[in-house]
Amino acid sequence: MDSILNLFSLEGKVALITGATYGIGYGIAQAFASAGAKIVYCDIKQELVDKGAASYAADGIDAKGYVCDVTNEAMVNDMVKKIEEEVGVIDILVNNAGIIKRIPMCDMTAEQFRQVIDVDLNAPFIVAKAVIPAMIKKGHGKIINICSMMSELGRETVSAYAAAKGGLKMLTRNICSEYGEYNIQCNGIGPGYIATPQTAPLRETQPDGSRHPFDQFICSRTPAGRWLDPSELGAPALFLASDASNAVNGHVLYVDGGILAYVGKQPS
Ligand code: NAP
Ligand code: GCO
Repeated sequence: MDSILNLFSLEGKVALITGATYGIGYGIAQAFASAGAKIVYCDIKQELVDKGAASYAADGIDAKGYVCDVTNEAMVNDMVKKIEEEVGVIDILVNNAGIIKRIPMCDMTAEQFRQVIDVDLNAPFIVAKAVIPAMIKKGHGKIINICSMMSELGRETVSAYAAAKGGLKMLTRNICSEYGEYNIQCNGIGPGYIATPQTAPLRETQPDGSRHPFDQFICSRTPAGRWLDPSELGAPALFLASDASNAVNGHVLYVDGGILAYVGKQPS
């Protein structure tokens, strides 16, 4: 009898992970590569694509990078066409690229709000729309949208980001609803607080040498009392990218160390 572990293999699969030069996308790419996938990634600038290529090579990962602004539909369609010609039809899409602007809502301009919505919600729509037709032809596909705690919770200064990530949760459910009949599974991953460049400002040591107040706050809201590492997203993403999750669709898997379940540690 075949081992059940074979269900987690990505041998022969092409995985596109947007914004995977570093951070969470890179951690997911490492897991997918170890399961046998061919890694394709994109970033908005050539120098970042090159930086990613050096990192992947140093880690022994055969990854191919493309310059693409995922908010630009023409660039996305051109990239997907090139990937299909140069690598193969995309079996797995991880909509990972994202930005955040931490500005009190009434101080945020409409343009700043639109910029966040554009990258964090419009772009996942654009890229998913570009890959779904070939997935239908191939008879299968996996789409993983990187959601957030802010798909469920709000906090000061992240109105645009929370609106985008809340919308991304519902886009995930709608892709599931509209394309499940073509054997396409679309799920979300909701990371907790992960130590990446995006959250670096929240972990900066203060001028007096103390920890950032937000750093202390998040550790008090996480049962394990720590920030998570990007590599800890890899195995959950592998589950959602593999045949092991063919019966899972429209689900957001929160990889948050228990934050959503926890009222927080009482201050001593
Ligand atoms: P990150 O370190 O800021 O990396 C984001 C990546 O996306 C960067 O490589 C960035 O490239 C790229 N990107 C941004 N805009 C792009 C565009 N228009 N086109 C193509 N690439 C673009 O972020 P992260 O912490 O790894 O987060 C990755 C995803 O997880 C994001 O969707 C984020 O919202 C989500 N998330 C993060 C956390 C966390 O705690 N870190 C928690 C929950 C969810 P540049 O460097 O060129 O900008
Ligand atoms: C913030 C953080 C969060 C994380 C993540 C939490 O400012 O609160 O950046 O938004 O990035 O999305 O899941």
